[in-house]
Amino acid sequence: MATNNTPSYTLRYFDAIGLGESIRLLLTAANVEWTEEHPEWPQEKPNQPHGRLPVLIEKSTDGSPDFVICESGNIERYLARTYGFLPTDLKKAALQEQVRDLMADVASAFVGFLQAISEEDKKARLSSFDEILEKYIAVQTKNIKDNGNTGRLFGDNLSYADIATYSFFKNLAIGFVKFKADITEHVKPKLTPEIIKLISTVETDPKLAKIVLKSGNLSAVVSA
Ligand SMILES: N[C@@H](CCC(=O)N[C@@H](CS)C(=O)NCC(=O)O)C(=O)O
Repeated sequence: MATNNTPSYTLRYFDAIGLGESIRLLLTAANVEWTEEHPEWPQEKPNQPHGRLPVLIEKSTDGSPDFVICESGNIERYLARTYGFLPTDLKKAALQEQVRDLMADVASAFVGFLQAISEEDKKARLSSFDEILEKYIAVQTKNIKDNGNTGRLFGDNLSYADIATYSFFKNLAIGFVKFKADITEHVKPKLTPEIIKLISTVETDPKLAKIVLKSGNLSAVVSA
């Protein structure tokens, strides 16, 4: 929750959903002041701490240098811990963080599919992608059910896991269309009612309403 001493932030990323989306949602849900910049690329690449984006700049409030960090998962966890979207209990937090790591494996499998070198290879890689995606959906569906089927993954309030999961499906069903034109139709039949409910619960959360509408309505896409 933002206070008078809360710093403001700049998210440096491309004008795309991608690895920026969870960060945008966390900054918005935290109700802090933030802006986004889209650097010239690749001219600005050497000026980034790890040569890639996203980068988060936390503006200093006391004259010391700004705090600059990178690596999307690291930025997400830093914001989620700072603004109460991850529990302070390490075990409870680990249960949320592990689903973000599994989703990174699903994204890697998709990148692997895009790198196929023949039709046969493409088929095999699509099948590996489907396998890990289906596992991910099964794990997340169980998490939602175990939490009372309220459309949330853990607890009664918007959590880091909810935000990361929503952003993941947004990339999959909307962002990845530029890489595989039929990805939305490919993924939609695999989604469970629990996942669709989670998407709509996050999308209608009052803390997120503004940003979600700005970056596209996922509920409409998955329910069409
Ligand atoms: N491990 C990094 C990966 C970052 C990454 O792959 N960023 C891509 C955009 S999604 C990028 O900066 N691409 C441009 C480049 O590598 O020059 C993270 O999670 O932040």
